[in-house]
Amino acid sequence: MALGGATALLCLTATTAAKTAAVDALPPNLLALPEGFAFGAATAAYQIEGAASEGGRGPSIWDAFSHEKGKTHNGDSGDVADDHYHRYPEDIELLAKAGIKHYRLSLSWSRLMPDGRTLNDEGVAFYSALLDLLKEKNIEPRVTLYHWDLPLALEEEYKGWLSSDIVEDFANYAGKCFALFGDRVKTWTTFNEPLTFVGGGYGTGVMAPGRCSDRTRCKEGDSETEPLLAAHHVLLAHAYAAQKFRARISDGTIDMVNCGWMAWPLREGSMDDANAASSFMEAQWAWFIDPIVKGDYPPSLKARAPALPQFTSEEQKLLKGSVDMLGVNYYTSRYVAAADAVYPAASVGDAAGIPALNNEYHLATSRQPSEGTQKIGVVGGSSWLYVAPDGLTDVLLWLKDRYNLPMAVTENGCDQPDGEDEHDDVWRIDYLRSHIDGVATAIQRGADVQAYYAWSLLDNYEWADGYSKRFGLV
Ligand code: PNW
Repeated sequence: MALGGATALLCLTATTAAKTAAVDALPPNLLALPEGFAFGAATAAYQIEGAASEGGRGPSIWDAFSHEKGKTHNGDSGDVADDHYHRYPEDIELLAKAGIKHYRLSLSWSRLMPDGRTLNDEGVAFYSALLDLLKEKNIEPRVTLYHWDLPLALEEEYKGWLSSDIVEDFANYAGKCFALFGDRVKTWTTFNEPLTFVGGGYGTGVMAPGRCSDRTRCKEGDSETEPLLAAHHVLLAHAYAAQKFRARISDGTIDMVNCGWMAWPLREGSMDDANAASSFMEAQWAWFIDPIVKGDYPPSLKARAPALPQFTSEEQKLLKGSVDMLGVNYYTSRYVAAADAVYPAASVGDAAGIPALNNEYHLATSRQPSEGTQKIGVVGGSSWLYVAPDGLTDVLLWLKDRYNLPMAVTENGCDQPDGEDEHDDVWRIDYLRSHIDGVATAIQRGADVQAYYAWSLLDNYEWADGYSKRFGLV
């Protein structure tokens, strides 16, 4: 069963000519995947739906951001995207035909609640029809409530994630979704990649709502403090939503999807680099996962980021254990060195999510052992995406050791560099195959990984990169 799923995924991305080769190339340790292991493909509402002002949908912060001059590649927006709003039956047929039985999607809050609070019947009807069709095709949905598209009304009213008002509005939105769709959806995610949308939205300003300290690029914002505050409210919103979930749904699971890289010490044998790599892992992964599993921020972050807000003891109780499993998005890895390291090709880190901590690391994509330069991997279509399948194994094992919870790889994928053979899609097949192999290795070493979703079912709107990057199996 597991093997069949992987074959379907790899075949969806290949032409007929390449299909036999794809199947032949299945790694042997796939046989180690447990019975019932779920293979799927993933998408997100704003990246595929289009119909931005149809069906009663209200604007989100991404509509505003993408229409602002100079914010996205080519001025691209999600106005039309994959036109999934109109063409969803065809898109679901792609899954059905390939034999893919699991589909991760997100709901557009502003389609369901144009002002962030009032239900829009047409939006409800759209998702209802979509979920009914998935059921008819025997495809199991995994639904994310928030994949970065905050209703613009809430941004304008109280600055969105910067205000504690958002906590109640998000929990109410979540509660409504559980009530409306909980009969058909058993696997729920509150947030997709807080690290990315908090870092991009409030640290670097390259994502909506586009706030940062640099006044040449951002009209407003404070990169030192706002990411911490926004993240704090995201975590609380998660906790209150999870409480509502558990009060209503007993035959399902709730999780949060987090992301990050595997950080390996740059200089093998250096204690300083080992410490830097380990604190980097905590700044990316544990910033969000420690609170929802253990009830508080990691001690290392509290010590290094004094501006980190504090949870009350009541909030800590609510946060602790507020997920049934961990969603894991993995794309790439880095070598990490201590900040005082003098090392060629290592640059000051800009990916820790917490800008205040960036000066504590150097990041590198190659190291120089005595035998010669060792690159982390070849680079994909996006300049940040170095192909490093071992990193997925190591991330899963790092998470297992720290949290000991069931996990799902909720996103993994690659955009191929321009000029790579697109016809037989060899590049992508190779990426997916090696990473699925990496998951199997982690399972063999004791990680409880239950699912793998390829990003993405379709080429789609890649945020600030617009339509210039193509992650789609189709
Ligand atoms: C994810 N990184 O974002 C998002 O969840 C998707 O919406 C997006 O399309 C996809 O990955 C591809 O980018 C990420 O720097 C953005 O490692 C950046 C990173 C990882 C994920």
